[in-house]
Amino acid sequence: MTTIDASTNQTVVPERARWFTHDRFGLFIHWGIYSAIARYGRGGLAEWSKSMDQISEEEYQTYFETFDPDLYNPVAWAKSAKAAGMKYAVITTKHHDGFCLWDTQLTDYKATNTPAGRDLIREWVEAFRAEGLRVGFYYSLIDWHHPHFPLDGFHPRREDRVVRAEARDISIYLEYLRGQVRELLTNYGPIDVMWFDFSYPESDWGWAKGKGRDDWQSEQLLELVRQLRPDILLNNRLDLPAAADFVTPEQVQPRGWIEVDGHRVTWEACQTITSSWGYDRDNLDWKSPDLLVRLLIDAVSKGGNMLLNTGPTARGEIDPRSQVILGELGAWMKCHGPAIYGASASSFAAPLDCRLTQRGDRLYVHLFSWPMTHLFLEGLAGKVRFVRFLHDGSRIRFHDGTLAGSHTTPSGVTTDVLTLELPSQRPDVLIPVIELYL
Ligand code: H79
Repeated sequence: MTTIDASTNQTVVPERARWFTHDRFGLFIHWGIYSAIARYGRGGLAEWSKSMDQISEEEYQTYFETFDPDLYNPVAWAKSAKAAGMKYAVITTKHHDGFCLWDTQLTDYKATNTPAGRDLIREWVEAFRAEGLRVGFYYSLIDWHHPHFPLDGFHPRREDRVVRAEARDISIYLEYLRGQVRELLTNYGPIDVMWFDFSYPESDWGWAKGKGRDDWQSEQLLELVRQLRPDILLNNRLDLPAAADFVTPEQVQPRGWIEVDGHRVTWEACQTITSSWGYDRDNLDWKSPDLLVRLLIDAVSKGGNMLLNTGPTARGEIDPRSQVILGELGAWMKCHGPAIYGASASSFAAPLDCRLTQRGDRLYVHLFSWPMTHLFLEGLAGKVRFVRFLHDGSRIRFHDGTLAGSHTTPSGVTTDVLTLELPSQRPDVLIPVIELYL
């Protein structure tokens, strides 16, 4: 099972997961027939519209019958992801609404039977692999379409609770769920990540409880996944903490390296460019490229990854607004990859308003705000051979000790300090990074 490295208090990353903690940055894609509804504006969660707006099956069927992604070009998506510096991608094969993007044999509720007329996942997998990206499948445990998914408080139609709640047999749904997972992990080559969503056993709506490992029969599902793909990386949303390869904070940055049972674990923050996951035309919560780079740096400085989401349009294009942002992230990543890929938390202390990442004997200082000509680094006197800006490789002068006239660092430490001499003018990159050769 899991091994702990006593010197770092870290769970040892198994061989099969090394790529994941190296690659750090992935693309999350939420795409489905909800992409045509394209709301919620402020507050987000456009992909939850069927539930939040209590949309009937009849109305929702319209979005199924008109789903026609004539501009779908997964090769272009893959190229955008790669140019943004992403190394892997995860797509919603099925979201909570139950609509399947692949040619499943287990339901008619699939892209094949819409005007799209084909398996959209197969092309996606091929396109992303061709760009050298790893591929992952998001699969919703929740299913608002399947007739045997037991109703609970997330169910779209409130009146259904009374009328339709009784005749549901979860064992029939679980056969379906396992059958679909078998298809996904058998028919598309070696899938790298399995991203289930989600368990909510603590929810209690009075008339119905939430669902967790006992409802999903998670142990059985786990066994199936491991049997089909022993090396796949499994997220932590089956409500089986010990079986998870990584932990998945959603729309939140942890305060530090995430610990489970007191040990640092592999984790991936999922963040989304707007506050929705699915395409949300009127969303007002766009994150700037500057903020998104900070989120990525922050994750890596705490030993984690970032899976950044965009919701393509109903016609199959990555939202042009997202494309611009991905392009800007790519421009930063092009120069700053060495501070992200293969890098992790550092045990040195970060100066105020900075994040540190480290990769072997290279230490990276990410400057979230620009200091006035000097940066004081505690605990680094006599330990540094060379210092430069990462974006252009230009050297930065440094010397041991604090500056004559400044006497102390902001925290009052006067010994064991390395002082860097910075230009007054902040380099014109999203976040400037200084590389120190230890
Ligand atoms: O797929 C994306 C989301 O749709 C899904 N996970 C990511 C990756 C997700 N978002 N939120 N949640 C899962 C947790 C549930 C949030 C809720 Fe609610 C808050 C459920 C009930 C209150 C949102 C607001 C839905 C109904 C009201």
